[in-house]
Amino acid sequence: MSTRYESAKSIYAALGVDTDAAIAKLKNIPVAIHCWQGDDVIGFDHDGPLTGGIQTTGNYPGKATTPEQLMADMDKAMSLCPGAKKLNVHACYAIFDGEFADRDKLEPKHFAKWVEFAKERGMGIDFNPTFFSHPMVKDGLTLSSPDEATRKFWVEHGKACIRISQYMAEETGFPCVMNIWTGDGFKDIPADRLGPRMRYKKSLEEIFSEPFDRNLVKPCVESKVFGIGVEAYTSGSAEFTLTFAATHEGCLPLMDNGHYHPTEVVSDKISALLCFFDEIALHITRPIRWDSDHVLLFDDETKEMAKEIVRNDALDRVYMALDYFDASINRISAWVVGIRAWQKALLNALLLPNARLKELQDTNQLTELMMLQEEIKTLPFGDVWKQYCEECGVAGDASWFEEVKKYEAEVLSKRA
Ligand code: RNT
Ligand code: ZN
Repeated sequence: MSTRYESAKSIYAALGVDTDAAIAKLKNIPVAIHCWQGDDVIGFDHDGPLTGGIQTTGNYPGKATTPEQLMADMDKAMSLCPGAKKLNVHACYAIFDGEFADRDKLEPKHFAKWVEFAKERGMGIDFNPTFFSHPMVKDGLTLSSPDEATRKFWVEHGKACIRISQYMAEETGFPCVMNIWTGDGFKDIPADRLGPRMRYKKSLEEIFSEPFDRNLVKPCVESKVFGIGVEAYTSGSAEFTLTFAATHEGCLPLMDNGHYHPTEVVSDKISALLCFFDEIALHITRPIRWDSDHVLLFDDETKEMAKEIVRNDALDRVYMALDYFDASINRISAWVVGIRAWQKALLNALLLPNARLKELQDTNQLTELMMLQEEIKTLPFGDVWKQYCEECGVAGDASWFEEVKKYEAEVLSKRA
């Protein structure tokens, strides 16, 4: 009697797909796990609300409010997910032992605990300056502010973050992807669209004048079409950030799939960028009608993005980071469902007969291409997924949820 995996393996082999090779490959592909799902994007350096045009909705009990809690929650979530992980930390998650340092004065030592956490688990760290949730955001603007003191403060923050990113890379031995996103923009029709963008450009150039090793720090700029309260205009539009990255050596474009007009898809943009950039970065999320940052699911567009990375042989050219936050459900479960969804999408892409599909396209056999793309949807993917999970030492079925329920009863429910 053969196991379900053995049977699946031979079904895939008949299509020329090696399931063992797919599993072996996926085990070593790092995906950055965002710390901010654990506390609704708050962090440890301020008491004020989340600003910058992003919002979390919901008030599910048990959210982490200390570094120890957040790290314990991340540990729990990561222990239930297969695959190689990287940590993704925002500057507002600085950990102060007594003395507070404002964003423009942050130092590597304020992230020593995160570095220790990552090193103990063999992970690299990605980093993000935090240009929101802070009193120095003036009239909704940071790096594109007309107020020179404001703009300078945020430039200093960016430079500090480059130094911290360099430190994280040196300590962990993995490159640090440092992503710049600002919520800068206007609720209603601006009179000057060029001025803020010229100031944003100048600010970015000033930040990148801080010395760093290009092999260790990978700076990115993330675009966004609009935010809550910033509906009419954003300084960091798609054209702005893409052109900035294209014209500034060492800077990568970062695409967040919640940041475009609703009928645009990032799956179609990945190959366009790969024609021109050695490396690009992604924020992977699930927008419903707007940039709502719902928990990632194994849905069609998620699968399509993963396919574009895998079949273009770009797994080592695309830095993948998850970016969603749901405060209305158990936050550990939110992490796990999303992390597992992206792992499923990558595995699904690795299990496609990509060479055959490409050949059908290139020889104009489009009838057969449609037929085959449809047929492969019902291959025994679930059996290979289960095998992958078990080889990674995690549950290949829904039983991981028992762990989450137990953790909720024993840990989360006891939090104030
Ligand atoms: C906001 C951007 C940004 C943030 C994180 C917290 O719309 O997607 O990447 O989600 O930096
Ligand atoms: Zn993002």
